[in-house]
Amino acid sequence: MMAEVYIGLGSNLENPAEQIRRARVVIAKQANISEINFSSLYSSPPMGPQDQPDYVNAVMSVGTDLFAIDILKVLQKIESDFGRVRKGQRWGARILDLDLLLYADQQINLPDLIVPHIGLSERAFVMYPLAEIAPGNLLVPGKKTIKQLLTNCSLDGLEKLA
Ligand code: A4P
Ligand code: MG
Repeated sequence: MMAEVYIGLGSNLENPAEQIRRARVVIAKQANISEINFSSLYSSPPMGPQDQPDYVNAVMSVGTDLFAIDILKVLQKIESDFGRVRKGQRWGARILDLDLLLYADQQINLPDLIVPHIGLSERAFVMYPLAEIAPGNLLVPGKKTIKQLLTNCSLDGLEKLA
């Protein structure tokens, strides 16, 4: 059973654009995960604490036969392989953040995994790259289509990188 999955990538430390590009390659190389599409890179001011660098974000779609919880484990392993240190500050600076945005048409509410990812529809740095690679009529479970959600999502300083 192949599921189509969307992953959000973010970084704001140690050459963020390079971290995102490297992470893409590492994700695509994982067993049981194959890349379908990858968005442009976008920069944006930090959401949350303002005393941190701007972020670079992108969204990747993959096909997989892994369960959602196992993808989360794979993503967390990659984050720590990239040297991510959890300092406890919510929304603080990080070398690499990998979020499981959407898993097919599933809604998941486990202690460690909530899908669709919380805040997805309000975050320009998620919605714009997502809309670039997802069909406009794709339904965000429990919400609306990508196209409908995008019309209510202001850019908030988001810029597509060259
Ligand atoms: N978790 C639950 N559901 C998920 C999911 N769907 N995908 C749990 C990934 N993780 C999920 O994550 C905290 C816990 O969320 C994990 O233990 C996992 O079990 P974390 O990565 O340790 O901590 P975090 O990322 O600091 O917290 P959080 O609340 O996930 O933050 P976000 O939502 O990831 O936002 N500003 C800009 N411009 N661009 C950004 O990308 N990112 C953040 C972090 C803040 N500001 C930003 C950006
Ligand atoms: Mg996160």
